[in-house]
Amino acid sequence: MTIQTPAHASGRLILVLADQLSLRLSALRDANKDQDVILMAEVAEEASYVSHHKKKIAFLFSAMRHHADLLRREGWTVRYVHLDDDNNKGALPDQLHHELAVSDRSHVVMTEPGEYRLKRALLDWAEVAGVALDMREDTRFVCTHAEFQTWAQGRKQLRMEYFYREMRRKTGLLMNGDAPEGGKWNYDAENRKPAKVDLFMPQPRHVARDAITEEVLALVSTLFANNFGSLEPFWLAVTREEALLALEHFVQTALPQFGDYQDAMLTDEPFLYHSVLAQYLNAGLLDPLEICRRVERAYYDGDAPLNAVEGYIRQIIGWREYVRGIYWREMPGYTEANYFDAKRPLPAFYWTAQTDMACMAAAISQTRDHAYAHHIQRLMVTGNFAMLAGIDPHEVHEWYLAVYADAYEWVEAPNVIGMSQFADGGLLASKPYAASGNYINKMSDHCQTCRYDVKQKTGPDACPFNPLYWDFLIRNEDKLRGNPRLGHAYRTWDRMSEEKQHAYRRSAAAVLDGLF
Ligand code: FAD
Ligand code: DLZ
Ligand code: SF4
Repeated sequence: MTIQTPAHASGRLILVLADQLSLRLSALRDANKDQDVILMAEVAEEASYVSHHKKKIAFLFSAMRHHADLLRREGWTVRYVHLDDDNNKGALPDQLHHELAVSDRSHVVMTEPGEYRLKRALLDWAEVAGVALDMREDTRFVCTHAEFQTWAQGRKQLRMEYFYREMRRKTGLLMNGDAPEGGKWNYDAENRKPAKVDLFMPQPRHVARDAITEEVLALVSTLFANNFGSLEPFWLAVTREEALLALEHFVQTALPQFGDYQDAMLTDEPFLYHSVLAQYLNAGLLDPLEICRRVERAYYDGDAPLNAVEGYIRQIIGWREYVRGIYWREMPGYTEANYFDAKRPLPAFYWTAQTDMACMAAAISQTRDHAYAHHIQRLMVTGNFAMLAGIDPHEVHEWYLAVYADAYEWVEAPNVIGMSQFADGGLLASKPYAASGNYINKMSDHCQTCRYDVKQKTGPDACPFNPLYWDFLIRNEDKLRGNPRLGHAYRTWDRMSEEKQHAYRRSAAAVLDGLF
């Protein structure tokens, strides 16, 4: 979208953000390599608006520095501001102001930021400073803002599945004319198998560090010493070439079983058959359609089954695009949603992993070590626990935004506020993803080594998820009993003896007392 059209198109400053590391960026569309200057800046404000995981900061700074080198090799003039440079102004609007003042430029071009907060700050700055800011739509997505609005307009309920079908039609991915490949749109029913420890389990591709990455790691370990997370081991790709190799590695080693074990969890296998590509995709090193076309080719070449390929493509052109549509439709305000009026603070063990709950300890320690946890850990372990325990969803949101290398508000907030906490009252998901220990036991090996007993329903040794599950449903009965997808759970509660019901509530109170 153009905020103010520049009077002339020469000598512009083009701002490229840390998650816009693509040569196909809309901001570069009509740029002139001889006249325009690209600005990239590592700034304290972006590095500290939440206390990001050390690895997330190191990944982004190293990838930014490599991208600046690439742009220079492509013939661009790049002004790159390091975090510890003398004239670093600490915030993007201030840096822009400074760079415009010291050059003879008055026009700024950029691709829309992925976070409302930053978009608002830059638009406000431009207005106050009287700067012509040409802020363009981010064309790295399959669905435009206008298309999502048109799709969502007038619908009583927004549901990903219908949106996803539109995206299949739009992209032609896994389509036979108007019909979905194999006759069904969705093969999720085949994708719920628990995994077994296997010596030959694939691992994500590890990349050797170069001098740029070493320099960034030293900077982050000094300046962000108190942030959450381990810098080591650091094996992430920081260039597009390496990210493409990581995609290829995933397709060849893990994709065939991605579908079957998508929901599985194993204590010693943080990555299982997941792609571990979201941080590259969200930073701009990979393009969503290029990933999907590569994965689709694996199916047509006979290298991966349909349930895996369809499931994978659905995550990218379905969920990823859908949550982005919801974010921009609902902001501002969405990150403040609190349907259950949950007020408890986030327990300290979300930062330390010091808890006897084996599933939580595994998800949090993997998050600490890798700035990564896979979807089911985020949704059904740390997210589920926070919702059942009545943690303030805003605190939960800030934790997720900080701790994952792939986290930006446009994708994190709908997943946390909407999908995992149901704090939007059902805008994104049709029912809360609430589950007792039984679900975690079915999908993982965590309970086998846990100090708690997943089969015990109440009492000091019972799995805490068990009483919390019922306490959550009853605490929020006025808001949830009418939900047809929870009818079965409430009928089960109604059939319980009063004594059993009281035992659940007492056990839940004891768990909650012990948390804070
Ligand atoms: P895979 O399991 O290999 O999936 C493939 C790709 O599909 C991912 O790389 C991602 O781009 C996309 N994808 C899958 N599920 C989703 C989804 N629900 N929403 C959007 N994209 C999806 N994803 C982020 O990219 N950033 C976040 O900050 C983020 N926060 C989350 C918070 C919660 C509470 C939950 C439940 C999910 C969150 N997700 C987030 C979605 C998902 O968990 C991650 O995309 C995924 O775990 C990244 O690992 P992967 O690349 O191995 O994904
Ligand atoms: C997340 C992040 C971090 C840690 N640092 C920077 C930075 O120094 N410079 C920058 O341009 N962007 C950074 N980002 C990303 C932004 O905070 C923001 O999340 C995205 O640009 C939104 O699209
Ligand atoms: Fe988690 Fe409960 Fe299983 Fe322990 S028993 S690992 S707390 S689900």
